[in-house]
Amino acid sequence: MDELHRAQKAKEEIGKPSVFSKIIKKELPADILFEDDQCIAFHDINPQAPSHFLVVSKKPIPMLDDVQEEDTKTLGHMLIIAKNLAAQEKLVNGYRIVINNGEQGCQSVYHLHIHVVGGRQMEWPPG
Ligand code: IU
Repeated sequence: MDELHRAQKAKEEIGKPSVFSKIIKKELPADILFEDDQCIAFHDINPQAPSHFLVVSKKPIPMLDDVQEEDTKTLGHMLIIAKNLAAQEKLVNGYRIVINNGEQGCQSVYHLHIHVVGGRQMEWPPG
């Protein structure tokens, strides 16, 4: 199944523990780059570029639309971790940060996460 079809089916999973919750609880394996009390970062299982990792909130917020004022600090922290890890991964010539939100945003896992994609020239507009 491709990412678009996954995204179209994914809403059925809202309300159930996400695959990322299972990674946070170490019930599923992942190639973890960083972890603290607010977020966990690991390499994407299906990389779209030479470097592709995710920064995932530990709080199980399904999507960006669900973020509240009280989550401001966590979101800022996740962006700081994303740019720190981009430097650690030596993405010195740039990279892209993406948050897919909802079906038309092609979101396939309903647990808030930031994609960091780099290591090749990105294009615009995105597909
Ligand atoms: P999206 O923004 O919800 O579409 O991104 C979900 C990402 O999670 C996607 O790039 C998947 O390849 C990735 N992923 C993962 O890294 N490990 C998993 O076990 C699963 C999905 I399921």
